[in-house]
Parts: sequence; C-alpha cells; structure tokens
Amino acid sequence: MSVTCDVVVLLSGTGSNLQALIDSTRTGDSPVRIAAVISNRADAYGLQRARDAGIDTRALDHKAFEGREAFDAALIELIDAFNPKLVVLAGFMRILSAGFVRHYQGRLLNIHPSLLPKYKGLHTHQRALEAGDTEHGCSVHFVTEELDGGPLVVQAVIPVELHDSPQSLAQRVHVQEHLIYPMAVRWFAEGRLALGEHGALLDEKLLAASGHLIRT
Ligand code: NHR
Ligand code: GAR
Repeated sequence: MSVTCDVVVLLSGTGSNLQALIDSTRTGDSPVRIAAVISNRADAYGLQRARDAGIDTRALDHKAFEGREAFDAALIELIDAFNPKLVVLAGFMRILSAGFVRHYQGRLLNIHPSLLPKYKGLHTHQRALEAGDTEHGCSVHFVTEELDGGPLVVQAVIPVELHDSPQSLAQRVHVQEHLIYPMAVRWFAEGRLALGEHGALLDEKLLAASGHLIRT
C-alpha cells in the first residue's frame, strides 16, 4: 500500500541534488515521483538532467518580471499546474517572498550547505574556513519566511581538514547533501515528516532543534 508523492523541484544550477533525487526514485519501491523541474535559468544544467530522465521541465526567467512578487506569483501558477504535494529547492538561488512561502507552508523544503543556524545565505564554505571551524556540513529544513531559518529536518556533520579549500570542503559536503536530501524527501513522501507548530515532526515526534543528526 503506497501512494505516490508528486514533487516539483526548483533549481538554478548544476542540479547534482536533483540527480541524487532522481537516482533515489529508481529503486523500485520509492514513493516519490518528480512531476516537474522548474528553473529561473533556461540554461541550468539541472534542466538537462531532468530532460534526460524524461521529466517535464519549465523555465521562468526572473528578469522578465517587475519585482519578486510578480515573479513568485507566476512561479506559483507554474508549480500548481503539477499539483505537487511537496516542493523542493535544490540549489534555487532566488529569495522567495512571504506570500510564496505561506502558499507552500509545510510542504516546502530546502537544502543549505552549512550547519544552520551557522552561515545563512551565501559563500558558506569559505565562511566556515575563515572562522576556523573544525566541523561543517549541510542542513535540510522547512522553508519559512526567515531566510534559511525554518525548522531543521536533518543535518550531516563532517570534519574540516587541515588543508581544506572552499572547493574541497564543498565537494565533501555535496556527498552528504546527496544522502540526506533524498532521505528527507522520502520521509515526507511516506507521510512520516511534517511541519508542526513547534518544529519539524518525524513519526509524530518533535525533532531536536538541529533536526536528525548524522555524523560521519
Ligand atoms: N526563501 C525564503 N523565503 N526562505 C528561505 O529559507 C529560502 C528562500 C529562498 C531560497 C535557499 C537559500 C540557501 O539555501 C532559499 C531559502 C538564495 C539566496 C540569495 O541571496 C540566499 C539564500 C538562499 C538562496 N539570492 C539572491 C537574491 O537576491 C540572488 C543570488 C544569485 O542569483 O546568485 O535572491 O542558501
Ligand atoms: C548545493 O550545495 C546547495 O546546498 C546549495 O547550492 C548547491 C547546488 O548544487 N544551495 C544554496 O546555496 C542555496 N542558496 P546542485 O545544483 O549541484 O544541486
């Protein structure tokens, strides 16, 4: 007895996280179905990955709109045509308006390349190195109006190594992203993950503030 969970993925770039999601749905018993991939950049490589996998794609150029509200309204219309249960940000680089976030409340996830609440925003690997952190990682969270501030679902922690560069660190964080994002999406698809009043719920239990922690 398994109902499929239609997911729409939003991205702006390479789409390695999309690829990990696609690969995770090919196991045969996955409840996840990627209904469409939408990008604000028509040349995003992630769209090519989707086409190669036979997934519907759309591009919506934010520069063609007069302001964030107008772009977000058009984006909502595009997404809702696919009637998804879940919307997943996978390297989507536009900040979303309060109206957008409210529309998808409890069914909008993001993956962020830091151990939130550390390093919200951009250039996270460089900032972790400059701070001399001994640990770094990535976080999956429900998206709320507070940028990178929504309730955490899962974090993967990796050690920082002596000679790490932002690039080498990013590479190892990416490996973890590709493990934890499909896992979180699957939890949601199975009906195990939800947004509660006080944080993220897994199997009806409130998760710790850090979300489910994975150490490597
Ligand atoms: N929107 C809301 N309301 N809340 C969040 O938590 C969001 C969000 C939109 C995107 C991803 C986020 C990240 O994981 C995300 C989380 C883009 C920027 C940014 O500054 C910051 C954070 C994130 C994504 N974008 C610039 C902007 O003006 C553009 C940068 C560019 O195009 O390269 O939108 O880090
Ligand atoms: C990922 O590292 C993701 O965590 C990050 O962008 C990368 C996208 O990689 N997201 C953000 O920085 C959001 N602002 P991908 O396109 O290969 O999945």
